[in-house]
Amino acid sequence: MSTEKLVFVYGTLKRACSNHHYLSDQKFVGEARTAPGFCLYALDGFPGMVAKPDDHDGVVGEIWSVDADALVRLDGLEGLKEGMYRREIVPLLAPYADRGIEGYLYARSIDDRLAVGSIWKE
Ligand code: PCA
Repeated sequence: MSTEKLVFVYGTLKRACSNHHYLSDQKFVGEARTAPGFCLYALDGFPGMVAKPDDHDGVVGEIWSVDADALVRLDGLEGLKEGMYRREIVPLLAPYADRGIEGYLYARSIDDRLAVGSIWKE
């Protein structure tokens, strides 16, 4: 039996977005929103989510149940080893609050990047 893990995605991994094929054989669980305190910044055709203490809206995304192989592929895509994103527990609103669900927080500078709010659209 493979180990499944819930992951929060908010950018190119969402349904109908450019990297969704990384998840196409995984299980969609539901739509979700982070607690307030997070914002998206536009990077080079993809978003980075970072903590923003004065934010009131949070970030909208999706929960997916992924197997161990898929998680390795996602971590590669998001450049964890290169320090581009960190996969960390993200505080989410109900019904996903306090379940220790992880998402990809942008780990590099967002200086001079455009804040695009709560929802990533391609
Ligand atoms: N892919 C990840 C992080 C940002 C991105 O474009 C995601 O969709 O959650």
